[in-house]
Amino acid sequence: MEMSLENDVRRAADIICDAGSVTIVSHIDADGISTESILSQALTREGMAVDSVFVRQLEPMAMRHVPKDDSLKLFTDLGAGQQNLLEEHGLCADEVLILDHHVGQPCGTAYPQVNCLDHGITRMSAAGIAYLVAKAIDQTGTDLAKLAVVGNVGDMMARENCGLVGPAREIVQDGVEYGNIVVQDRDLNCYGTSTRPVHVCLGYCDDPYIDGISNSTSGALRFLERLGVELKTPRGGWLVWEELPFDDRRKIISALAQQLLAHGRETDRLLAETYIFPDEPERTPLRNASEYATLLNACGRWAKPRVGGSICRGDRGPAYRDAEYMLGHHRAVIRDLLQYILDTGVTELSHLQYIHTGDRFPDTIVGIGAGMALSKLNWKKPMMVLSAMVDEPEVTKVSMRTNEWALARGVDLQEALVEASAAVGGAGGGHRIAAGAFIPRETEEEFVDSVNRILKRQFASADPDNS
Ligand SMILES: [Mn+2]
Repeated sequence: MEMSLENDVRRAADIICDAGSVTIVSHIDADGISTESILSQALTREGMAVDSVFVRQLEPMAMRHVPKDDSLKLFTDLGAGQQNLLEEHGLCADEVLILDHHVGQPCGTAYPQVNCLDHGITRMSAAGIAYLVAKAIDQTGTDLAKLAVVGNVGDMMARENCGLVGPAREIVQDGVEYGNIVVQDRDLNCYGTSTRPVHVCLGYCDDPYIDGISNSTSGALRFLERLGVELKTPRGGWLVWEELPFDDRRKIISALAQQLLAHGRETDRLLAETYIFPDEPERTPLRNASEYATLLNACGRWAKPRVGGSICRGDRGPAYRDAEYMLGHHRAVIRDLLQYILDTGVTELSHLQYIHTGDRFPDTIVGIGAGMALSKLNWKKPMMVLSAMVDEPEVTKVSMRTNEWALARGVDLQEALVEASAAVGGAGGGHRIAAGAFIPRETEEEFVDSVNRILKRQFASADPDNS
C-alpha cells in the first residue's frame, strides 16, 4: 500500500505520543536548529520529557552522544542516510523515529520515518516535516509555523522558485492565520531587506546580477540617488528596504527591471515572495525568514546551536546578543584564523602541509581558513588544519583543502580522508577538493602521516615519473 505523507506524519505523531520520553538528535544548521525547537516546544507543551543533542554530522564518533536509555530517539534533519550506523549502534526499529529530507539508505532494520523525498517532495526541509508532525500532535500549535519557514528558507527551499511551494507553502498560511507571518508578494529578491541600508542590500545582491549595481554599493547608491528616492530618515540615518514607502519600493523595482533588460538579462529572479515576522523588532535579523535563518546558521558555525535554540524559544536577551555577535564577527574571526595560520607557520611534509589550531577557533570554520591559507602558502601541497572541539575533547576535527592544480595530478581529498580516518577509528567525507574528518585525538600524528602517504600514492598514480 502506498503511504501518503499525511499517513507517515500521523504515524510519527502516534509514535511520539506513545513514548515515555524523547531524545532529539538534530543537525547544527538553521534547519536542524529550528526543527529541534519546533519539536521540543511541541512536546514540552504536551508535558513530555525531552532532551536534545546537536551533532555536526551523524558519524560513528557522534553516536556516543545518543544516550543508551529507553527514550525514543528522534533523528531530525539527519538519519535517513545513516540508517546502517543506527543499526550498528544497536538501535531497534521501535526506539527510533527519523524525520529527514535527505536521500535515504537501504537498511535491514525498517526504521519508521517521515521523509518528504519518499513522496516526491523536494522543496521542503526537516523543519517543515517537524511542523507537520507537531501539528498532528496538537492542531493549535500554529505559532510554530514561523520556525518551519525559517528552517525551509535556511535550507534554500525558497531559492529556485523565488518562494516556498507545495506543502512548505501551506505551512506559511498557518503562520499568516496565526498572525506571526506576513507574506510579501513580489518583494525584492535580495538579502538584508530588514537590516541593511538599501544601497548595501542591492550592492551585495548577485542573483540576479544587475550591471552597475551588483558588487558595487557605490554604484547602487548612485543608481538610487538618480531615482530621487528618499534613502534616509529625517535624522540622517539610512533607511532599510522594509521601511521604504510602497511607492518608492515599486519605483526602485521597476528601475531595476529596466536596468536588467537594458543589459539583456532576465528579470524573472528580481522578485520573490518573502516572509516577514511582524512580532519581531524592526531593523533586526529576526524580522524576516532569510535573515533569521542566517542568524541561526551563525550559531551553528560557531558550534553553539543551543544559543540558536534559545532564540527560537523567544530569548531576546543574552542568547540574542551572543548570536548577533557571532553573526557580526564571522568575517573577523576568519581573518584572525588566516593571520594565525600565516604567523604561526605550517609544518610541511613531503605531500601536505598542516597546522594545529587547538581550540582557538570554532572547528566549524577552520575549513574556510584552510582554503584561504592555501593560496598564500605553498599552493602545490594540500593544506590540513587540525582543531580541537571544546564540546568534544576526545575528538579532533580535520579540515583539508586543495586546488584544481592538485586535482589534475590525481589528488582526491575525500578518498584520502575516508581511508586514513577509518584506519584510526574515525570518519571522513566530503569532496575531492575539500574534505573533513573526525578522528580520536590520540591518533593525530599517525593520521597526518597516513594522509601524507595516501597523497603521495595519489600524486604518483597520476604521474609515475613525478612522485
Ligand atoms: Mn535540512
